[in-house]
Amino acid sequence: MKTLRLMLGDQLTRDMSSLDGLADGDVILLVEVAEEATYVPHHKQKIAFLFSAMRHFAEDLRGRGLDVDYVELDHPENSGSFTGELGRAIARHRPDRIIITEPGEWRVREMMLGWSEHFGLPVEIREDDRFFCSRGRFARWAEGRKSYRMEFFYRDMRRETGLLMQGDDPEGGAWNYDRENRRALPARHRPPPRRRFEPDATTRKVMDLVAARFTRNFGDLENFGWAVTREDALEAMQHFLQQCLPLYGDYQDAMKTGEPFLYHAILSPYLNAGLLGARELCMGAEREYKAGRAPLNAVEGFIRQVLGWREYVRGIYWLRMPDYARTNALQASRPLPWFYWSGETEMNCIAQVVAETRANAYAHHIQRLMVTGNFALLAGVSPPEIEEWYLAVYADAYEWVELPNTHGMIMFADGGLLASKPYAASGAYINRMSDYCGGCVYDPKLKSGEGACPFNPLYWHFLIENREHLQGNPRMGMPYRTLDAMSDEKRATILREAGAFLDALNKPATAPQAPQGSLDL
Ligand code: DLZ
Ligand code: SF4
Repeated sequence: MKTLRLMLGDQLTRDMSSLDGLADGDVILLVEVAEEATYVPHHKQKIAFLFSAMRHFAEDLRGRGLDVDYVELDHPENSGSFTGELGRAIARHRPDRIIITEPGEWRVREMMLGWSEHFGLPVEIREDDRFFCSRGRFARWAEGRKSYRMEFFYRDMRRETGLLMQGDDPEGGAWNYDRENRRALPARHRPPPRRRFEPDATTRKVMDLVAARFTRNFGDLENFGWAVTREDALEAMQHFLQQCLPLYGDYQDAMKTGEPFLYHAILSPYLNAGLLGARELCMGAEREYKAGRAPLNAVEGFIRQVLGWREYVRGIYWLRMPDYARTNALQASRPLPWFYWSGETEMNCIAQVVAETRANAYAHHIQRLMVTGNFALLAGVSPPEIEEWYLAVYADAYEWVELPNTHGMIMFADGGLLASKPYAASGAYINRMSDYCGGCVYDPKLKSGEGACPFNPLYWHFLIENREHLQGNPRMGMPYRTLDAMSDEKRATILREAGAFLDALNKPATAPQAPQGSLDL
């Protein structure tokens, strides 16, 4: 029986389930398609990374003697969609059946479910076994629970995998060492330089393609330094484990001008595209702890991200889609401010994060959550608009991971399914965790009036505007008590200043031209 096996751009894994039982005569199909490259206006580096990694992966498979059919974006007959390219490949190879591994996104799965009838062929969709927790396993965990707290899911995953366990107990006696992971970076501290990779001929060709065809997309290509092969991704992993993991925990929440990576792993693009596996990463980190080369707070914090949070958001995504994306608990509706694309704002924290995002297709966790995310939450940006931005601008972003993080964690749009309270913070938090405020026209210590950091009135304005949704939340008791202790006059001033600031957001000096998700053909 001849089988056509389609592998998607984020399935670049040698032992993918879609390849199980590979037989002589089978063909593996990879396609670069305009539909995927344009459904959101991806950062130029994200497209270049994925296309180059796909091309290298195809060569790797060929090198192992497999029959690979690869369709490049500018092939003259490229139809531009998965369905169209699968149809053309069926005509070329005349298979008896199609095998695929389930995709990461709801949108693509819906498409796939129609293929068997559309093509009149059996289509087998296999489980993606690269995750610790299958969709079925997560559904069993979630069943009958009133709330889905990550911490409890994570403990179950620790028990099931035995990672950082001493028998039935967590290593060191506690499940979570996050309290030790909030140090600000000392002023003179310099993190080690990161291992970046010079673009090879394949990457350069893809970069030229992207530069020519996606001219209006957000993002610089010049800084491209991503690994595009499994071997280089493994080298990046080793570099992280040896050079950065020991201080990963301490400075996890720190932000510093000119230091976009600090001690973060910057491995998420490789993990999410399949060049690295979640198991090898977690076991590699655990090995560093057991060998005494990295402390428990760092290793537990890292493993919690991969084994806990990443698996948990994927579980929530598949459990709750498609309705999840449509909720809007705080009824937020403001258009996304133009400075998310241009970086043109006097708020230095946002300008820095957008500039680094443009340069690297990357920002670290706390920049995403507490700067661009916090602002979108406080300003009441429409959830779909900010979600599209997060999905577009980061090299690691696919909807299964982006949506719960943005919709639930950042925007509280799911009403608290994911997060027990909104991650709203005033300028004081950003000032404590970064050096951004020193270079800002605003003053984080001024609560209102001329020169006050906009995050300050916006924070209280957010609490006032959303009182009916948030006041009953036990974790919000303290800020509401502080708010209620303010004089009426002070509250009126906050409302007036925040209102004026928000009104001005929607009036750009020059008419913005949104980045296009379309190809320049
Ligand atoms: C993100 C992306 C892009 C930009 N381009 C392609 C592509 O041309 N071909 C492909 O197979 N996959 C691409 N991807 C990744 C897909 O969007 C991803 O596989 C689906 O969203 C499912 O997670
Ligand atoms: Fe951001 Fe406010 Fe600090 Fe400026 S003062 S960098 S706007 S937190």
